[in-house]
Amino acid sequence: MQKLYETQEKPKRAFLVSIVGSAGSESQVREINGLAETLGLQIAAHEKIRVREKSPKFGMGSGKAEELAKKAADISADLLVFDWAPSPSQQRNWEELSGIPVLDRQELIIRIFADRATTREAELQVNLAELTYFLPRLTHKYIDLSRQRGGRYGTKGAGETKLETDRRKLEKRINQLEKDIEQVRKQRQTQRRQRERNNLPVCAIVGYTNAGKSSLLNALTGSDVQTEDKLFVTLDAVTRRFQPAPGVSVLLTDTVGFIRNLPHSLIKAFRSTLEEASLADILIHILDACDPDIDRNYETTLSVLQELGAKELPVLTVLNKIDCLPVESGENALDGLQDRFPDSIAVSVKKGTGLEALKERIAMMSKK
Ligand SMILES: Nc1nc2c(ncn2[C@@H]2O[C@H](COP(=O)(O)OP(=O)(O)OP(=O)(O)O)[C@@H](O)[C@H]2O)c(=O)[nH]1
Ligand SMILES: [Mg+2]
Repeated sequence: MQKLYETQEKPKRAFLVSIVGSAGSESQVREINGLAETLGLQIAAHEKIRVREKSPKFGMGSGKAEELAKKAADISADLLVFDWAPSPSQQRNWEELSGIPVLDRQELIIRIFADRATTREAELQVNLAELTYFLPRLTHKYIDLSRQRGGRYGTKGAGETKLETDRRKLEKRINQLEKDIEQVRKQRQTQRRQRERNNLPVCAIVGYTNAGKSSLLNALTGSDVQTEDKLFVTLDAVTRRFQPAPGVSVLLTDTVGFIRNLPHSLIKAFRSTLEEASLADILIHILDACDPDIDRNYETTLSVLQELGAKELPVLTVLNKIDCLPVESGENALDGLQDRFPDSIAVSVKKGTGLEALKERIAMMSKK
């Protein structure tokens, strides 16, 4: 039988393909790059294409598909990464055509989560998201990109009977995972109830991935939560006690970052972790002021919050990383941002600027 996974020795060479031409496609191109790099892929080439003809087989004309498959072979790519969502059967067609695995954006994100998961809760949740994603893709060609994990589920080359058995096994495993997650969720509720007994207001730090949520928690509470210039470093909600002003105590929670089109299987699987935001009393919405996509990121966070039922909570908007604004236009840029985000507080967690004003505002809001 064909070997379905291998332990990682050298980075996999990825051929990224983005469809451009619509509004926002530029930021999407930047983001898929970031996701691929976060996963440790070597980007062999990044092709930005326009699609005129949409055949059901490949989601584009077969001439274009063949051209891309040939290019992948020419540059010795190990895998194709698509910045759109091919259906399971389109994915299979592409894999047959190119002879290499095809990953879409959803799978990149799921795999990043899988690499990052360290606690039992995060592992269970990621596992559930993976299996839900893979269930309709049992013939998907796999390669293992993860350094930490040995092998992966895979049934390439299997006959129909084997596929049926595998499907049943997967469904059983999904059922079991759902039960295990429910169990962990109950433990989390118990912890939450204990916290409620303290009767302290809960502030959840929310925002786009890499905005500086964990850095802020660390700066305010002297904690040592991992921070890194990568996407989805934090997968668990961490809560610390914090005194924004003498005599005022709150609980500050760091949360999982959001991203545009967060795969639905992940939202579902991570519901209990993500719910930390909706159960807070105050939201601290932190933005990376230097990200050219700040407006989109802001909207994405709001829409995920809405999906989680946290839209009505009082929000304190924080513009972080102001130390990175271009020096010559620094003040103008900041003025512009503060016009766009009225009532926001500008800080640099890294330099410690603006944190006193932020503390005052948190203290004020938590007294209400
Ligand atoms: N220049 C600059 N960098 C910052 C600032 N605050 C945080 N960073 C950097 O931004 C990167 C992301 O910070 P994190 O705190 O890990 O971000 P996060 O929002 O927790 O990210 P995820 O957990 O991955 O969603 C790290 O490399 C930080 O050092 C800041 O004020 N200025
Ligand atoms: Mg974090």
